[in-house]
Amino acid sequence: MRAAGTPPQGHGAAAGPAATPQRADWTIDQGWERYSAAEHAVWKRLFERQCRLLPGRACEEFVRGMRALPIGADQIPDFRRLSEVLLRHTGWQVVAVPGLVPDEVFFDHLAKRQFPAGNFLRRPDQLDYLAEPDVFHDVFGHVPMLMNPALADYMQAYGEGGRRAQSLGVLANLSRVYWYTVEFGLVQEPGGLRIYGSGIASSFRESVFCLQDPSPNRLRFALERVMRTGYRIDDFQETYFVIHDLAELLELARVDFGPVYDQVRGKPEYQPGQVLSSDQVIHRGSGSYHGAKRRS
Ligand code: HBI
Ligand code: FE
Repeated sequence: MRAAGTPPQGHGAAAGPAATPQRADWTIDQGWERYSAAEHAVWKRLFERQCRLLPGRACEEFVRGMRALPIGADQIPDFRRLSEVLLRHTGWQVVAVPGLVPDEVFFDHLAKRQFPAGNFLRRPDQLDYLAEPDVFHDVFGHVPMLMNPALADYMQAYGEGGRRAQSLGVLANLSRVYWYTVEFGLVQEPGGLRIYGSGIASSFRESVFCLQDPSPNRLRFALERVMRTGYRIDDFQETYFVIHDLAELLELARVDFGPVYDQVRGKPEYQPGQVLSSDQVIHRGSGSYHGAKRRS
């Protein structure tokens, strides 16, 4: 866990899966009836402050997805009701898990168009950051985008590709693609850059940082490039990758990653803040934010 005052809302392999599960697929009951009034109140705080930030920052599809779903300020959403709506739109469902689950389990859910969402909520002293994906990150951040057909197919393709990447020894490369799209992706809209990544959309401070701060790089998304780029799991990203539109994800879902893995295998990793001469630069970051931290 990092110092107070530091940022976001991503999650990586840092926390590690919870204890041994009762069911093989790690699902549990959401236990919606057991949320306390205090937990619903924390949800409300998170929901309201994030909803104030997202107009003009979140992409159109995120806003539209949110609007069509039974997600509101007053209570933590009930996964059964979310699933009814999602199923009708894109064939996805939300299932409850205790937190991070092993990679294989995560992939198998996504391959079946089931999104595993943490059923617990962060404490009031963790509003800005916690390492594990909780119900706010998973539901507020991910579920609206699962209403979008392109992202819905892309997520399933990631689940299907995950096991293959493991067996080929290239899971790290695939994980970077997931990280820089599903979790921290930006999309170019006519009005400017917008957020579609769930790690950003569920983070109060990174929602502003990723678009308005001069520090991070904003580069055109390129598959091989991203596969070779390390990322930060415990702070704001140093680089965001920008797609043209969400249809680009649909194309990506159809690409055979096999030959791309062959291209990147064994090649050195780029640092999270590095800019290459081959990059299409939208904004070259000053690096001031992470630079100041490295000096202190
Ligand atoms: N488990 N619940 C949950 N949520 C995730 O996003 C998640 C996970 N397990 C593994 C994982 N993500 C990633 O490390 C994989 O995409 C590689
Ligand atoms: Fe996530």
